[in-house]
Amino acid sequence: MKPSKKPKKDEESIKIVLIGLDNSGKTSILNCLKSIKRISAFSNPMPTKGADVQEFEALNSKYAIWDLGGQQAYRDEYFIDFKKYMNETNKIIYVIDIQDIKRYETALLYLKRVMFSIEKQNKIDFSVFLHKFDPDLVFNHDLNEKRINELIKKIKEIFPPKSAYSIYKTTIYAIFEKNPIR
Ligand SMILES: Nc1nc2c(ncn2[C@@H]2O[C@H](COP(=O)(O)OP(=O)(O)OP(=O)(O)O)[C@@H](O)[C@H]2O)c(=O)[nH]1
Ligand SMILES: [Mg+2]
Repeated sequence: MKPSKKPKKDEESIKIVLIGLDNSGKTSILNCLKSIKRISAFSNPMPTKGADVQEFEALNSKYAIWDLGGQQAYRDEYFIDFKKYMNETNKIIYVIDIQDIKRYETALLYLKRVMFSIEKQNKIDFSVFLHKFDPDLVFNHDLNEKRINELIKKIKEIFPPKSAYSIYKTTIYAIFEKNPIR
């Protein structure tokens, strides 16, 4: 049998898909999850080319993390056969760069497209990370609580009623922490 291009999901492994715009911080989060200790704080990962699948074990569980590079060309490509990427997914993490205010609308459109393209929307475990919520983040005229609350409102409008999803504030600058909003 011809080997498939992408590693097949191990029966017992937990599949997590990291998705979001380019530069939102997905690979950095993956590095933190893999305990590559804060490497992302010292180096800039290269933009991910297409889907990068990393497998590792932690706390007696096997994980397969699918890091879907967010550059425009890759984003379009995923939707040609979205199932291929989302098959047997246990969890989707959608990452938004909270500091990239100019691209909030683009990030929301992409989130919408992802939601419309997944099957069993109500059943999938979905998290949205409001990422780069650094401990020293300074609010200003453009980036402030009101702006963020508007963004959260728009995110909530994208999810169908009764769907189970969570929104967190995250950063790699605090030995990976996530604070629930909802
Ligand atoms: N301030 C801040 N910067 C971060 C954080 N996480 C990642 N970054 C930076 O954001 C930039 C992009 O990070 P990546 O992890 O490469 O982003 P990505 O989402 O994987 O990008 P693509 O692979 O192009 O889709 C890098 O310079 C990281 O160091 C964070 O929590 N706070
Ligand atoms: Mg990446």
